[in-house]
Amino acid sequence: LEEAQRLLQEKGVSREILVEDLATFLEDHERLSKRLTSIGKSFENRDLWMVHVRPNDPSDSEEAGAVWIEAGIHAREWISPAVALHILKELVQDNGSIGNFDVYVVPMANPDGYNYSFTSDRLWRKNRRITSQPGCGGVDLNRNWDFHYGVGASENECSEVYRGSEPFSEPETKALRDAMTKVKDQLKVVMSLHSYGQQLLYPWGYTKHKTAPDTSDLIARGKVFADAAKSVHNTVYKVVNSAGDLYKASGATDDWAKGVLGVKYTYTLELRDEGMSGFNLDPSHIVPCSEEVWEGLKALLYEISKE
Ligand code: ING
Ligand code: ZN
Repeated sequence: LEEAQRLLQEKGVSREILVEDLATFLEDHERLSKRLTSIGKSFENRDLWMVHVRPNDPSDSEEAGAVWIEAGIHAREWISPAVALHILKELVQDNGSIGNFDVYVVPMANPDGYNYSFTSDRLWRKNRRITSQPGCGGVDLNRNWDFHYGVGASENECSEVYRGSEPFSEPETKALRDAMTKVKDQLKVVMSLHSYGQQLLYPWGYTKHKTAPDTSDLIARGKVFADAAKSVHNTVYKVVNSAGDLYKASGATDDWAKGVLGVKYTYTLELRDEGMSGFNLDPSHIVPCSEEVWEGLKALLYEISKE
């Protein structure tokens, strides 16, 4: 995985290389080898990988529940899959598991778009669906989930935030939905990794009214994340409301996971930076950004495990 991160830092690395390295790494770790599963195929037929990491000593566990980590749903946000890989590395090395939590990680939810952002267009955001309009391909996978579908998301195929022809029109969101639904009773936390902005966003995204259930707990636990993250490299993550403080947008992972699956803690984490480099973040940020997110995540889960 060290190697995967190094490759990621080198210009021109393909998604395939990254995932092959991930697979090799996981094979070297006995208890993970059987836990790498493909949850479906992308529009261009690439595998969508999910890694399930079990607690160190499940016999001893009092079913703490599970955390779901989704990364790479937006192609150009390269720091997102890199942080997800770092989390996997931490999980299978020294520190092992996070308490008694099962962890599900989808490190690359949009492999077609990610690949395209290397080969053709560094700032590509959507997946690579071919639409009716030539030159206007792609669906914004973070506008395609079925919860208050449509509000603040475009029906124009040429838009950067095109929501798709209907909810879950895309193979990538369908696969994520089905995999999450299978473990929904276990899920306590859903974290969708994006960039940039250094903000921990809590629902809703579809309405500016800050009326999501458990809003005060979402904020309080979010601050636990932010404090722990800040303690590592002094990076500030603001805990803010998606629609109220950022912009209104429906069809995102976190809204659906909370609104439909009923997961209490669902967040979108906007990683580094605050906008200086934006999507073109220097690779030197990969490790420190990962370290602070890992600390934040551990603190958040520890807090939640006490509930
Ligand atoms: N940001 C998110 C986006 O999809 C977001 C922000 C999340 C808005 C959840 C609404 C709901 O636009 C990035 N960087 O993609
Ligand atoms: Zn994004």
